[in-house]
Order: sequence, then C-alpha cells, then structure tokens
Amino acid sequence: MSSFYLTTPIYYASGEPHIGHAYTTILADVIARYRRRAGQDVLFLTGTDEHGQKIQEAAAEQGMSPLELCDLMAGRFEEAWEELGISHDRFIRTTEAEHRAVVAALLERLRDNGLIYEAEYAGWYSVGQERYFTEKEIGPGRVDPIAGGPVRRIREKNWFFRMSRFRQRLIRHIEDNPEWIVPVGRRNEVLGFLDQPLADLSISRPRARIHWGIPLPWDDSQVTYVWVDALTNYLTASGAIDPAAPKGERGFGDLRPSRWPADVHLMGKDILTTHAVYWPTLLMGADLPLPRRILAHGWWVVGDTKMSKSLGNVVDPIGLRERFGADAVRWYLMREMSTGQDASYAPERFLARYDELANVLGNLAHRALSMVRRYRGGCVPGAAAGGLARETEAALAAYRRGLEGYRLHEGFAAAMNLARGANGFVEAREPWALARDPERRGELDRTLATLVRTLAVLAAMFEPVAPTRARKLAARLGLDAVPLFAELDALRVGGLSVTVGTPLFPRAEPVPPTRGADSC
Ligand code: ME8
Repeated sequence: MSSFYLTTPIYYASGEPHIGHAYTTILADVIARYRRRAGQDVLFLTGTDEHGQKIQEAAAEQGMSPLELCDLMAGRFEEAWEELGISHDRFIRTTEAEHRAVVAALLERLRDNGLIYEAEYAGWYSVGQERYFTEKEIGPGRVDPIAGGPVRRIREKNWFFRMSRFRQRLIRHIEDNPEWIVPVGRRNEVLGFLDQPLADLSISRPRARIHWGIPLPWDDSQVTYVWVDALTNYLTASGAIDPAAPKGERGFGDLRPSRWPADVHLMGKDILTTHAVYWPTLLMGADLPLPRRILAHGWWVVGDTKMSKSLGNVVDPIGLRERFGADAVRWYLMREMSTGQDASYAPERFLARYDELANVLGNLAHRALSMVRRYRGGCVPGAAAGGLARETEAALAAYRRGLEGYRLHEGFAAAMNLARGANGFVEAREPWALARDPERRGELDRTLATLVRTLAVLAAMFEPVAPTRARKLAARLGLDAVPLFAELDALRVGGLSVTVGTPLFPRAEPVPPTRGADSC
C-alpha cells in the first residue's frame, strides 16, 4: 500500500480558530479522506505553534502562563476540528518534549555542518508575523506588509543560518520541478523573491527578550526562532529523527524509516516564503530530503481585506456549523474557493451553495429513493444499471483529476454535475409515466437501478467533503459503508433495500417541491 503524508500549518495558539484555519484544515481533511478512499496509507498532521513572542505576550495580557494559554488553545483547536469532522492522525504541539529534542538535534546538525554563526542584527520585527521585514517591505508607513500590523526596531545579538549559500540550489530545484510549488502563480512569486540576493536567516532570539522558546543546544541565553521551531514540526511528526538515539557526529544519527519526506505541505499564501525558502534551505543544510510538494492557497477575504484576527473581521466556522451542519460548511469552503485563488466570504453565497446540496444532491436522493419505495416496495430491481454510464465515468475521471491535481473545486463541480445530470435523467425518463405502463416495466427497473447506482457513486465522491451525509446516503441505499473507488466497478445494487428518511439536506428556506417529486 502506498503511503501519503500531508500537513497543515500549525496554528498559533494565541487566537481562536477561525474560518481561515478551518479552510486549510478542511482542505487537508478532504485530501486525506480522498487518499484513504483511494487505498493509500495516510498520515495527516495538524497542530499548534506554541512558542515565541506572540504567545508570550498574549498569555501575559490574559494573566496566564504561556503553557496555560497553549493548553487552553490547543484544546479549542482540537474541539473545533472534532466539530468540523477533521480526521487528522496526529495533533502536534511544539511544546512536546520530543519536538523540542528534534529541534535541538536539527540545529546541532546545521552547526556541525558549519552553517551557523553569531552576529549583531538590526531590523524591523513584526510580532504578528514573528519575522523581520526589510525597510523596503515595510514601506514609508512602517507596517508589516502582510497584515498591516506594527513593526518594532530591534537591535540584538542573534545566531544565523547561512541560508544565502543555498539560493542557487533552491532556484535549480524549483526550475527542475515545475510542480513543486503549486499553483504556478505562487511558484513564480517564489522565483521572483529569489531573484534578489538571499540573506542569511536569524535563527535565535535573546532569552532576555523572549523567554518562551526552545533554548539553543550550545547557547542557552538564546531561544530558537519560532519559525525554525515551528517548521521542524513536520519532521518531528514524521518520526525520521529519534531524539533518544545516541547523537551522531552531526547532530543526529541515521534517519529512522519514517514518513519523511512529506507528500504535501498545505498553507495559505501568507506563509509561502517560510515554507518554500526557509524550510527547504534548512533541510538542505541538514542533508535531508525536501518535501515533495508545497501547495499555497489563497485567502478568504471580506470585501477586499484578508480575514484576520487583528482586523476583527473573522467568520466563526462553528456558528455556521451549528446552523447548517459541518458538511455544509466543508462543502461551501471547498466548492466556493478555486484552490489557490482568493475568495470572498459572503453569507448569500453560503446559502446558494447550501441550496445546491439540498436541491440537486438531496433532491436526487429523495426522488430516487421515494420512487424505489413507491414502485418496487423499497427493493432495488436486479436490472442492469447501465444508464448514465458514460456520464458517470467522465465525472469520476474529472473528479479524480481535480482531487489529485489540487484543483478540488473542479473535482467537486464534476461531482455536482453528475448529480445534476442524474436529475435530468429522471426528467427525461419520466419514471412516473413508465410506472403507469405495464409494458415498460423493464425500462422502469433499469431506470431505478441506474439511479441507485449513481447515488452510490455520488456517496463515494462526496464522502471526502461531506462525510456525515455521504455515510447517511450510503445507509439509505442499503449499503454497509460508502464504497471505496476500487469497489465501484463491481458494485451490484440489485436487491438492496432502501429507506427514504427525512431530506439529507433540510432546506434552508422553504421552496416548492419539484415536478418529479410531486408525481411519485
Ligand atoms: O502562520 N484565508 O499560524 P496562523 C485563508 N503558526 N486561510 C487563512 C486565513 C484566511 N483569511 N487566515 C489564516 C501561522 N489562514 C504559523 C504557521 S507552520 C510551520 C507555522 C490559514 O495561526 C492559512 O493556512 O497565523 C495560513 O497559512 C494559516 O491559517 C496561518 O495560521
């Protein structure tokens, strides 16, 4: 069985989970569920980023110790993910002892490789982004260019990683691997960034300023820069480095058989540079393989401003879940945003996407199952389910291309189109008319079998995005579980005993019943 390791960013434990965090995590969950359904052995990692000045200051403001705040917030993220149906395999916290030891081992290796030196540094630091910006980046207004927050002038002694040495090698890697950073626009952004000389990376902060961090193994007056600490989580969770093993000559011993390298790191475009420049050069410096792919998605915006905690315009995904259910939130986020582009959150678009679930997929299920009950006593006829064969095959192929090529919106559009096509098939066949004509019994049987088979395929296609309703749909079809993709060809629907039940997606607002449902 092939394996698949995917990661989300680890979220700052200083703020509540919002719809932006939910988006990345749901995106990862949908990919993870899809890969599992396609038969892969998946490791899906998420977690919280718990060190650094941002956390230290947030805890102080709330009168808590940093660890108390992190415990509280890690719990909040875990609860939110539970409520949104996230199926992660591991939730990592950077305050875990194993992670702290892996960070120390990685730094030692970089140092033993001659890539670390000490120097005085002066620059503009944004606590919001936990990084320095250049004079040019902050512009005349002196604000952080990502969220517009304040920057502080800081002059201090730091340890540095010789990142500049890896510029050419990184450019070559990006050029030789056109799909390493997706979508392509983001890849070009990184190449543009690398057109400029690449500075060395400050990897530590004086403990006198920030006490909440992982001490450098060779200088405990300094703590590890929080981005170096945070990025290393991907390696910790892979199991590649055994921090308890005797230390090798260069920071750590041989790598353990593990999940490293990751198949894909997912993140928002705000943190592409850290993932596509800092992280791979650190890995190169430590002689470790690079992740296989980096996917940077767009932002959810309100009007034309990024949704962000500091701007106070965040949408609470849990509030939406309470009203419409987790599957509807997941569907909206995946369907509405072209993977990679920005999208604007709008309540009326949420309702429109919900109506699509109710009126196309929900309606199809309700009509088809009601007709099996009405015309065949709830037992699916054993006739050949050959109708819609070409449409189903084409939809499955487009869907799989979309999910494997990280264009999820296209995959789900194909799934929804199949459901729409199946509703059209009902209108064209007019089963209610067939039912009145005893000579067309066989035709009615084939129509009903086709509809049930199509619904089984749709349950498989929707499971990654709408797992609860897909399972419900499969159960209504009389199946024990949502079929895996490999099981679809051999699936026989004849003899299944269906139940109609209440609508899968109760209508958000009353709308008149459709013609087909009326007639049967
Ligand atoms: O950056 N639209 O954590 P963070 C879409 N701890 N996605 C959004 C979003 C929006 N409006 N706002 C946030 C950090 N996100 C670091 C990461 S990883 C080694 C360390 C998502 O809590 C998006 O994935 O600020 C973004 O990259 C992430 O949340 C940032 O979360």
